Amino acid sequence: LTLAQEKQVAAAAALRWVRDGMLLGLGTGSTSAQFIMQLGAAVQNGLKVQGTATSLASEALARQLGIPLIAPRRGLRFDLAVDGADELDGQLRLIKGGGGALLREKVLETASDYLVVIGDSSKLVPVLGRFPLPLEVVPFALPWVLDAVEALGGAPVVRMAQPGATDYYFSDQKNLLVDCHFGQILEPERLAAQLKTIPGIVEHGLFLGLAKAAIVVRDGAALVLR
Ligand code: DER
Repeated sequence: LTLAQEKQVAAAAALRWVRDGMLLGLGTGSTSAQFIMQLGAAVQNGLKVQGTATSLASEALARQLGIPLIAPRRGLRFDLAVDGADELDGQLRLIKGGGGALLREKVLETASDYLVVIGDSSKLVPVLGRFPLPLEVVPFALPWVLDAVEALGGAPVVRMAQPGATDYYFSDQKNLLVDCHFGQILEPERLAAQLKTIPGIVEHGLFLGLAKAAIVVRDGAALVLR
């Protein structure tokens, strides 16, 4: 299978978990886009669900496909959130944020009863950290955040709008993304706690204790990890 086909297989497997009446959290990235497209087809065939998206891009795609969307409101919880990841380990700890949506993803997935991660075969790793850890950072705080991350050994790089561009990438919240090269992250919980002490970091891309399951494609088949 090509990577694109693997994403389709993972998305189709997650769609089988969707039931009429569910409130869904809709992820961001190319694998989530596959899920949203397949969900849209199911909605057009009569599936009764509503959703909230984790990015303006996913919201636009869902709206275009006729998936009923609901706005954030007090007490809103999602039955099921489906999202991709940049890396996941055997304990379902994730690095997310490659798609720039980590803040809304973490907010919405924390408000979800069940997060299932969908991924192609490249996502499952023995140790997190080969993929640089994304941070969402308030622009004013950038210089001091870069110093603090560097002091932690994170080799920070501010994400540009396009590779090689001279303008910064801005999140849906108009914050900056900083990609940090820590190398192997052997104690993700400890690093997450350290990052939380740095003012100006709005959110980091370590998603710990959030995913209840993952559907990862291996040798053409969807593998469910719990
Ligand atoms: O930004 C994210 O967390 C996304 O889930 C993303 O990184 C996963 O990307 P992909 O589905 O395009 O591989």
